Amino acid sequence: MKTKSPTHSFLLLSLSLALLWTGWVQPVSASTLAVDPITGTNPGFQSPFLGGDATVDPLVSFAGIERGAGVTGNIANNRYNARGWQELNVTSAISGNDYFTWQLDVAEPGLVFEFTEGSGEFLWAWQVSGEGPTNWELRTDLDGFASALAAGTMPGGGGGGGNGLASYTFGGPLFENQVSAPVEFRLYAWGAASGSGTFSVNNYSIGGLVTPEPGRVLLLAPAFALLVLQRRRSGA
Ligand SMILES: [Ca+2]
Repeated sequence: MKTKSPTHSFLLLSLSLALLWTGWVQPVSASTLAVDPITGTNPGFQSPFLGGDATVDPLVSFAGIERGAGVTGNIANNRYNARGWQELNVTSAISGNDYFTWQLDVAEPGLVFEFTEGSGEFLWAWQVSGEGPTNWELRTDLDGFASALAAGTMPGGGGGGGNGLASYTFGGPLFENQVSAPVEFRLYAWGAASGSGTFSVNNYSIGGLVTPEPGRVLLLAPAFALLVLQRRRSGA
């Protein structure tokens, strides 16, 4: 059996470590960017709000969930509650700024986001009052909020109210490639029977990865090659 020289082994090890370190093989971050069970007294009065029990990836800069200008924070503990969802359709909800929003940035330059299908989901629990909104859509600034990533209905609009879970699995053309930071996700809602009807996000989890932008990987590769050559010449 042919044995590899120590130098050859060292070169392979260095290359493997370099690839791992630059994120070429493995993503730098975990596959959850931010999780917040939303705890506390009247979180909806704060914008942004990030709960004391929230977990944010250290490579992500994130201030928490926020309200659009068209809705008003409302009383409720341990959930992010707001009123003012009485627009008639998504078009007027968009022009009226009736949404919750999550704005994510990277914590260091040279990093980008990946929201590929393997990088998890965007999950949230919702609750509406009897006069709350009837419809929601999740949109992103990646296409200027032009299309719905996901959509659903809720028992507001005089429908008695209720709560449930919603999710979006990343995929499709907008998420085929790495995404330059920052990125924003908005949860629009409309159809409330009155301005006092409420809608809350009770908790959420945002999947995704943080990786080096491609140029960083290419820039780092020659540096590692040089390091390996120097080690070889010095006989290490
Ligand atoms: Ca409104």
